[in-house]
Amino acid sequence: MVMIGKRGAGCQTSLERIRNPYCVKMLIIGSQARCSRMVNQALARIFDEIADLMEITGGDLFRINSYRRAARTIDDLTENLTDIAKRKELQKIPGIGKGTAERIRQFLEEGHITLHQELLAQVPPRLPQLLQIPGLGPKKVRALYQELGVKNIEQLRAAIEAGKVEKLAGFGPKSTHNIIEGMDFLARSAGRTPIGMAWIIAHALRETIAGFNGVKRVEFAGSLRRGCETIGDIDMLCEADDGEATIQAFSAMPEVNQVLAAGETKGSILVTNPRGGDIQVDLRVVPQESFGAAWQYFTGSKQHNIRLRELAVKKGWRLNEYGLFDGDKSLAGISEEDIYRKLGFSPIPPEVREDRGEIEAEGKLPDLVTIDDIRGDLHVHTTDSDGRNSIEELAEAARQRGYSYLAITNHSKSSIIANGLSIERLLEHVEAIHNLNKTLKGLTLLAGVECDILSDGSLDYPDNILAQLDYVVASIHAGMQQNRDRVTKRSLAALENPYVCTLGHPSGRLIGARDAMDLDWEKIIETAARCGTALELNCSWQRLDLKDVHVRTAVEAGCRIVIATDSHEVQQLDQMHFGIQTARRGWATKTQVLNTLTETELKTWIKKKRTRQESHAPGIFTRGGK
Ligand code: DGT
Ligand code: CA
Ligand code: CA
Ligand code: ZN
Repeated sequence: MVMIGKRGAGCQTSLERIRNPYCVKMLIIGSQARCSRMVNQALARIFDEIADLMEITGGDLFRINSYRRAARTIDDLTENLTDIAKRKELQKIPGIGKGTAERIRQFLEEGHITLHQELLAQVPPRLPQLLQIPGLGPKKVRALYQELGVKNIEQLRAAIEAGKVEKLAGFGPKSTHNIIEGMDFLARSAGRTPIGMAWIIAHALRETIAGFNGVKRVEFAGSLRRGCETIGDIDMLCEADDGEATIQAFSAMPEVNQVLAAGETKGSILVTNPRGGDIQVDLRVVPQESFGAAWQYFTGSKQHNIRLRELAVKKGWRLNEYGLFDGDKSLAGISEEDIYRKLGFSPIPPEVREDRGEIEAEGKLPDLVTIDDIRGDLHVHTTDSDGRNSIEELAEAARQRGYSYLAITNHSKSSIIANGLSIERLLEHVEAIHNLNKTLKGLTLLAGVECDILSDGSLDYPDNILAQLDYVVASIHAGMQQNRDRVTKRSLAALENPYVCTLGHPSGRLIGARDAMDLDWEKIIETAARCGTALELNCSWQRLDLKDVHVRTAVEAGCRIVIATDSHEVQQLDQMHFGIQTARRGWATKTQVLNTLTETELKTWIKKKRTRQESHAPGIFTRGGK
């Protein structure tokens, strides 16, 4: 049997898939499926590229669509293609015919597909990069290439500046303006990969490296270990018997596209980045006696290290990647903790090593929230709106993660593309959840909703409907381009509503794909604190919204935050990890996080919030339910 998941709201190209949080499902932390998914994803991406290239070169529409469909099917598979191929069941996958199965086999055996290479040879080498510009699809790229001879981003910019693009059929001034914005956006996010993608690559490679002869230990360092939202390159450290042999094996891994450096203790390679292009991976081989010092050094950040080294110098010592020294005498080096302790600190968690006050705090850092403090997830979607799993499946997955509660928060009626619930469907849904609760053991479901904040600032359901729910997330999904005053007031109106427990993904950004709304953060945070409405830290790695610095300001102002995954399928519940790291980067403690409360405490919090807020003056926008 070949297992296929159910896809969320419509996605087209691989890039859209990466940008669209409803579709991306590459996250399977802590699961063996990680590497196998990498194969499925890589192949899905190649099939999408084949479709893109065919469209650019004017291929047959029927074939283009069949490759797009195949890409989607492969991306939706819950089983590893290698295993399916071994059973000779590729053609049993719905929608995979003989030709496509043949291409899959070629990819699995040879690591490439001839058709893909032939198509690539037909276009200028840097033309496909234009597809990375938000808002530029293969049709437009074809027009730019054929009509204007544009072969790369620089030539596109020149053509726009010369006024040629807006005169092209199908473009015009507005679309040209969007392309400029897209190019600027791309330039700003260039070279950095969202942590969720780097994470999968890093874990897969770590498994491989850990299997090399003589390798005793492999650890992540750099921005990945600090939990930064985007990663420049992946840094790893290992302890091994033979440095040179380890680096040789590292350089010879099948994933390697290019070896940048391969020495006795250090190697740098490029591997395929699912986002497009390559990502660099650095590996250093370090002896046991200085492992801690090297780990500290290569974890960074650079600013943090500089401050630490200054402190060492003040004491007349030396700190580098080999250890902490007083003259020739080694004071510490085996463990990171020793280095921090010798310098007079309690060990500083990697997430806060940014020179944002952690040095001044002199070891008196707050007790940061950990994943073990989390008692439930308060933002998930099921098949009733645009999720891929049933309520029962999510409940079971939540229970496996040791949670005591789970809020099912499907989309509201205005989110039409996400199959938002009409009032009738919502009420049936609530009843179904409450019924299921009666038989469910060890987990309580909260019947919730992710209610749209409409462009006039009202909510998508009236208050008397919201009152029938156990938990309400209010989010902006449309009208994000409105001016600062408008988007801020809409958010404030939602924060003021007594039924709204939390403001979902407050900034609306998609990392590397869409800018945050232009919000007045001071007002948002002040209002959230005053109304006792929690601000969400959405853990989806495309969002991480609130971001770290906003978490910090919010918790300092007395806001509660909710660390919630916005899962559209069960595996995404594990994105909690990214949210926790981001919360820690924002110095959040357990007590500042709503979903560390016990079920009883949470219910009391919701009840109190609903009753005490009646006295708050409504914002200038009408509330729903008048
Ligand atoms: P990234 O890769 O841009 O996301 O950020 P990082 O922090 O991973 O930076 P990376 O890969 O250049 O270097 C890894 C760590 O190595 C960095 O966080 C601190 C350390 N490091 C690198 N260069 C220097 C340096 O010139 N001075 C000091 N003190 N540390 C450095
Ligand atoms: Ca790095
Ligand atoms: Ca590096
Ligand atoms: Zn949402």
